[in-house]
Amino acid sequence: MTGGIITVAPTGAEVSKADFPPLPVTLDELVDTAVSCEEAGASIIHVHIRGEDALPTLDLGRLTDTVDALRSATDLVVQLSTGGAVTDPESDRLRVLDARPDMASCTMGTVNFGDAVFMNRWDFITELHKSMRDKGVVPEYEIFDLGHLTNLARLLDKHGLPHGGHVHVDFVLGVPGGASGDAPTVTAMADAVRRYLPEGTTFSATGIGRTTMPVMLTSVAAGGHLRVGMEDTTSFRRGEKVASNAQLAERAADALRLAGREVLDPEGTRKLLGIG
Ligand code: KMH
Ligand code: ZN
Repeated sequence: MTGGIITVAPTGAEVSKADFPPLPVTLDELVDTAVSCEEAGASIIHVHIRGEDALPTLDLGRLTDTVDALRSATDLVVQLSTGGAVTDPESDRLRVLDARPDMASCTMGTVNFGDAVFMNRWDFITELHKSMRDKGVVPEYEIFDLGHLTNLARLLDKHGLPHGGHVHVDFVLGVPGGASGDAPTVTAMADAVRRYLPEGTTFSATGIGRTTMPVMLTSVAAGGHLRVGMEDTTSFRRGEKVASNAQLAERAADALRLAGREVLDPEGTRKLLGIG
């Protein structure tokens, strides 16, 4: 089996700093987290940023400063979220690309998201896909449900391959309203990747909350890659809170090594995902 990529998603848009103080929200906290996660084996950082008030923002100046700071402190592949928070308008989400990250997320369909709705209209998705290609940004297609994979097959069929020519998807499982976070769902999605998407398409997977471990272990066994971080879980195990994002990255690296797979460094990750 090939080496494994670890993506760290350290902050997200849903957890509040007041409820969970270890969450990195300032630029200094984010850079410190990035450095320690790289040491622990992460090679991609999936970034949501916060404002002075610790609330989610898509402010372009802050995003650009964040990309620059992460690039000077680490070799990590910098992936900005275009998903933002469920309340973010499409125009702000598209403008994220102007911060010139290496990668950006592109969610492949609308999904119920707890009590809210995470809107991803077809026309918006196609605009994002084409804009990423125009700007030389490599997408990570976010998959919250099985139909999102067939939607991606349709997108690639109608609008062509992304920048770099390689297709990489990320299963985000266990969101209330999306696909469940368990072993059969990971294997069903891995099977759908093989059936519907171009040969060589890679996938990573993350399970929200208590679904973290079954999703991680199944993805490792199925040849997939891993995403971990406080965006997805604040609990390390039953009754124990996560101490740091690096702790989650270390556990992911241990899981890959246990399965006899090497942990890919940023250079290996760039090569695999076609990031120039
Ligand atoms: N915060 C969610 C509404 C992404 O980063 O692209 C969307 C999300 C997906 O986290
Ligand atoms: Zn995200």
